[in-house]
Amino acid sequence: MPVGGLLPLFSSPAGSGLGGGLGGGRKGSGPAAFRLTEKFVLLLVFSAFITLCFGAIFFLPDSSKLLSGVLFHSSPALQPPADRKPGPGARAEDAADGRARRGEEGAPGDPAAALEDNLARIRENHERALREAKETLQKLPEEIQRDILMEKEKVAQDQLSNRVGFKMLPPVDLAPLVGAIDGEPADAAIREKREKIKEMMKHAWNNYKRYAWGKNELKPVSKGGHSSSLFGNIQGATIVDALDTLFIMKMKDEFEEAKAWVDENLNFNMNAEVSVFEVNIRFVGGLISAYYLSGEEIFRKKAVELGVKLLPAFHTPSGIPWALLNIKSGIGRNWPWASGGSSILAEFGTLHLEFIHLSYLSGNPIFADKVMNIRTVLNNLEKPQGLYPNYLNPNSGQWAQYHVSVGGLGDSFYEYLLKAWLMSDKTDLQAKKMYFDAIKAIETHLIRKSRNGLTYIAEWKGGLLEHKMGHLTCFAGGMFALGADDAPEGLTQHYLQLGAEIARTCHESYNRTFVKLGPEAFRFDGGVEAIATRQNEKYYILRPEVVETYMYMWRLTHDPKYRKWAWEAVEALEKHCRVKGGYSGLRDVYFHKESYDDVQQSFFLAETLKYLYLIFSDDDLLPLEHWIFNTEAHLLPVLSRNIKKVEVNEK
Ligand code: DMJ
Repeated sequence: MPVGGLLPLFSSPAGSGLGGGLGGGRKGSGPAAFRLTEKFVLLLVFSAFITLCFGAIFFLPDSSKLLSGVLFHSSPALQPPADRKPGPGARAEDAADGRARRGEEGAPGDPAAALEDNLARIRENHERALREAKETLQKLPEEIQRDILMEKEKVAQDQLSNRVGFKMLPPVDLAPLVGAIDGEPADAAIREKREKIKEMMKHAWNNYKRYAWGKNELKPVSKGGHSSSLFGNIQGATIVDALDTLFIMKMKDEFEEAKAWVDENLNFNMNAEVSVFEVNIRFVGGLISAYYLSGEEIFRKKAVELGVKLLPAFHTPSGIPWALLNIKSGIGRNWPWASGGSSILAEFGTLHLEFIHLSYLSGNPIFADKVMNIRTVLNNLEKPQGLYPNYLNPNSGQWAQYHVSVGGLGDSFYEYLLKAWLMSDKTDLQAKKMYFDAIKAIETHLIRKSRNGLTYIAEWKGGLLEHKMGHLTCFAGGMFALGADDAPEGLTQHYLQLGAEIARTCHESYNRTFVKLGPEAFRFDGGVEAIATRQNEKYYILRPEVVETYMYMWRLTHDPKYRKWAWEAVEALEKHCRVKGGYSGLRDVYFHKESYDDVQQSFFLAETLKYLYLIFSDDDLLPLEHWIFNTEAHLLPVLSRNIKKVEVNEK
């Protein structure tokens, strides 16, 4: 599907190629815009010229005398000292050094010195030209092609950075956004519960502010800042992740202090290696969401600035991005543990929603082009039994290992297919088809029922099933229900039912623990059902996926059991995770005494508390027909096909 079809909201300037996306054709873009091939030809011409000069200087009779005597009127008294004479092999730096010194010595216009400088420079240029020509000739045609493409992209990225810097982003029509602010629920008991959740947000926020302000996360027990390597040294993950939750909870002062921090301190100009996925879902997603809710330009500016920084991650032969990127050098790589140097499905498959919005917000199709290429690669690949393996090699563009999961390593790729379809106002038919084909295969090969009737989603390893389900996989209940309306072949009720069954299983995984919060993974083998059997799977780190599914099930069915289950989770969080300094994860949900992991994850504020708050709000707060939640629960409006076209500001 052409990118234009996905971007009804902005007009792409003429020549939407990578270099032309901002209306700055090659002509207007200055010397930086020369292609490698052009540079190469220029260098050859230049080298021929230099060779001629050399010939003239060294082989014509007494040419040096001629030059110095006729052109520069030299006198023996102004000859440079012998020890400073650049001999063969002298470097340009030596000549420059010489120039500087002579300047200090007050000998401007010394013709012999000038000649020496010129010769050294000519020699240096000549050598460099030969070196570059040699390097270029050693490259494969595909490598030369890639270099040219990267050079062009660099120009496009520089132009885009300039637009952000010079406040030249296109105007955005925020008028059709509905449901960002709501009234109070009519039912007093519900109102009270919602107030309680807001109080939890205050507790989490105030302690972060007191003990870890500006750091990524809070250590609620030891009361300090917590830094995860996922964000390199980008700071403030909790602030950016919390912005939209603060907004919808009407915590205005807190929102304002967060905004001021973003304005003054959020900085991406650093030497940092970051997880492209994590930075995208938390920072880019959080900033875009805050922009749409509040209309404050600073959030859009920072989101686009960060988006530009992430673009070099796509410089791979297949265009499938690296997992890790140094945002200063633009050098990417994959996780050392990932099979055969692969990129991860859930990571490169979870950029789509944010990048489509970045194109809209920047007026530049470059972001959408990148994620549409990922889509094309995936769509064209042969899929084992219709399933998408978790590992894909970005160099070969081929699957690396046949492991399939709807939990970790796979999860949000499926979520983003469905949401791409919904966010496009149901115009992205390719996403719809890929989503429904994928979940059909998942149902056939991964979804099973336990002896006592619990539906679960297993993991698939080269055709063999591992009967384990992760906490992360619990999001799928909400996904099946959210997509049910548009299901083919009259399967709407079926998918709604599947969503309800997954919600029930995940509730059971909570209910069968001591603390009533679920483990990281639970199993359906060896006589157990929905219970963690391995010590390293018994922890709970304030994750949202179970209450996320309750939220969708509540909105789509209004079955009161989902509010009841959500309230059980609130009580458990209060009883077992709340400490004086915030909220902490637990090391073992089956153990009667809390053992804290001492981390208040930023997604607790972005997701867990937001979904709980929405369960106890009326449906007119963030209606699902108008808003899409990214995988970190950040809000992205549906890009309506009827919305007025926004012109790119060409000034
Ligand atoms: C969040 O960062 C996102 O929900 C992501 O998709 C998965 N993991 C965490 C929460 O568990």
